[in-house]
Amino acid sequence: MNRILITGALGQIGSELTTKLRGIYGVDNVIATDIRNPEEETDGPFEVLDVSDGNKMYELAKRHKVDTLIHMAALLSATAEAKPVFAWNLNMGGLMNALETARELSCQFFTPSSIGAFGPTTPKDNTPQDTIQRPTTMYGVNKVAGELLADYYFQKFGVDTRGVRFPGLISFVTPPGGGTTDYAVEIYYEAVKNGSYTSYIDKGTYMDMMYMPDALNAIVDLMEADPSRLKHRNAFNVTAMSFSPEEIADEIKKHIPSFEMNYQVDPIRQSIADSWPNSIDATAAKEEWGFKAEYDLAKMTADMIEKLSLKYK
Ligand code: AKB
Repeated sequence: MNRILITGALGQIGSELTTKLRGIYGVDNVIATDIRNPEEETDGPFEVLDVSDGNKMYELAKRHKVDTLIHMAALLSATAEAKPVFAWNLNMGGLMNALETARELSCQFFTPSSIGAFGPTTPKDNTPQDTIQRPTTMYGVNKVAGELLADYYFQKFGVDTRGVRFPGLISFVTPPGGGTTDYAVEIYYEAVKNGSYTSYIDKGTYMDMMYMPDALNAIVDLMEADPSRLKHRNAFNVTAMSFSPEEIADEIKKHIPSFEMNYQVDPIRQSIADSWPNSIDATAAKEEWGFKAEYDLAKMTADMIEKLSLKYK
């Protein structure tokens, strides 16, 4: 990676990834793009790009002489379920445009898959790297198709495609939007600001999660990994923890003893969560490129509460 173009650079992952990559590879070598302009003045190069516009994506990547394309722009699971046709067009159209740009300009390529690529017939606990994938959501259908497309571009055209299956990502910088795992971010904001949270995910529902610093390291480590070690390339299972709403609430209570948790289950997001694994197995990522997560639930909770308390003091 020398010169990098990121799509969806104002999103939950993209915003922090842009900062991290600029720190490693140089501010001017990371071209941030998004469908809208940033609200605040940014440091490095920024271009407005709707990923549905393949010609513009190609033209920007060529003009900025990039050798790496990181495609983050996508609709998340709950929004995709509400707008399935739009989700198909944006998620698959954007990915095809990004893969074609990478092929035409010989770029290294990264795009994330998700635990959403699994479905109700997938083994639920310690979900293997290679297993049944029959998701029952539009987001999941997009993610499985995306994993296959990225493999296809490597096998057919030799594009250096790489990717991980992210779990729910938690951070105090940019909030997520339209995901099923978003409750695990909202709960910290509400705990710090109001001392209580009403969860739309029910007690006893386990999902994989990861703190943003570990997710960013995973992207850099995989992109920098020796390709001869990669047997999978795309869609590596990665995770740092698996917990239920009551477990995260109990952890928060260790810092804010008066914290109150209530439940008002949203049937749509609950059924998406029920179709996903309880916990996935990241052995392939550990073996093939040394994936490692630093944060567990206790360490992440302490950091989230400290950072958000400073923000909302
Ligand atoms: C979502 O909930 O849609 C995402 C994901 C797990 O892919 N956070």
